[in-house]
Amino acid sequence: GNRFVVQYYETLTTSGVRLFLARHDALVVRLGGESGQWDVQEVSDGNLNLVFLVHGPAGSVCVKQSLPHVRVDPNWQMPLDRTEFEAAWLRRVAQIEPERVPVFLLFDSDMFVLVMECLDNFVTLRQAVGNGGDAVEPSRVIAEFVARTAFFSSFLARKLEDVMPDLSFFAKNTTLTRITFDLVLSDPFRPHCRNHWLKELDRDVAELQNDEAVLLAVAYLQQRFLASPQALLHGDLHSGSIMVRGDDVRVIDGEFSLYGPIGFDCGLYLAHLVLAWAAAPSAPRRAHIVDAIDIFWAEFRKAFLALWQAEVPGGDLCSRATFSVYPSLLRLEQEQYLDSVFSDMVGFAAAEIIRRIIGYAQVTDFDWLQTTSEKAERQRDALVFAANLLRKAPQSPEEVSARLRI
Ligand code: SR1
Ligand code: MG
Repeated sequence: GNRFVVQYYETLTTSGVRLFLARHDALVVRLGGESGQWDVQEVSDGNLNLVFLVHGPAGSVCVKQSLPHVRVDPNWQMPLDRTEFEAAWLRRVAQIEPERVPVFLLFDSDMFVLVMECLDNFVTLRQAVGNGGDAVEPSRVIAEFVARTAFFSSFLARKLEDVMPDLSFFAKNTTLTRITFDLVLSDPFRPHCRNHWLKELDRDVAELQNDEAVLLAVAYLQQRFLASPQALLHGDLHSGSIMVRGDDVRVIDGEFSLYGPIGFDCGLYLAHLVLAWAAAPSAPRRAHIVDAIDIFWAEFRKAFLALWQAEVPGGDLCSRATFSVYPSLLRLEQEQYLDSVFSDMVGFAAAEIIRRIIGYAQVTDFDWLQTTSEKAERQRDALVFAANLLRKAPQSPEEVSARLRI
């Protein structure tokens, strides 16, 4: 059942949005004019929430509200607190990477409404790449975004006394953490009513779900996901959670945020590049996406190490006295840390690729293909690549791209 006092909550309609915004002076000033002059459009297209875009004579805002159920499945009941976690994520990340998120404007804890900057004329990275746009520069930007937000929220940059309150706050995001655990790391690897796939993939799925090496790798990933709170993660960093307009790249939808392994965010981003690779219309487009994959890891690694090597790290896991006596140990520790992020990334990417093909919330990348056999062929490319990542983990980034450049 719903564990909130919902006395003041009501689901917004377009006229409700107008009334809600009109009660907040700063938002009225931002939009300009009278509430009757505002254009309010409902544009909800994600799985969970209502989203409205509001334009006034002076400016615009985006209004997001939790529903007491999954938006696309009213029978799937859900508490309302996800916008609260998204608001907290947005405010925390804006302190680290203000240019890469929409501006936070307001959170109303009675109505579970989050108001933020409206990203006019942006499209999702999935749309941009699917339409032949550049995947390399956004990957560079996202690599730096993940490196900076992870590093500065981690024990490397912060004292444990400062991290723990955040860690315990985001640990309360249990409903959405459960969704990720189930949908990404459990359901696709067993028979489950939320799974579905093209019948052409029956044999591939049976092989996958009965492969002991795959199941053992997934069991390890489940442990990593729940029991390695390295940094504040976005938690759902797919190409629909990234908006682009020219070289302006923004990360949205932090409602799945949690403290977890840094390789989870890297892995989800990688997974959606691989899905775009599998769906790409030509060999040169596939090659372009593999370039983006190479750049993503190289830039992430470079940015993360540069932050760690900077003079004033400040956290409990940095600048230990021992390392000024044995500087080479620090370099080894950094290598060890990044190797584990890399192997987490590869594993989580594999699980996410598999879930987006045979589990709940499948991707639209393959929709442009005309026949189911063409679709199945492309999906099999991604599925086999992902299953092989779990069966035999690549030891280097070069090995990942070599497996894609065949
Ligand atoms: C019930 S929510 C399904 C999916 O949508 C979100 O974007 C997450 O990826 C989640 O797993
Ligand atoms: Mg989302």
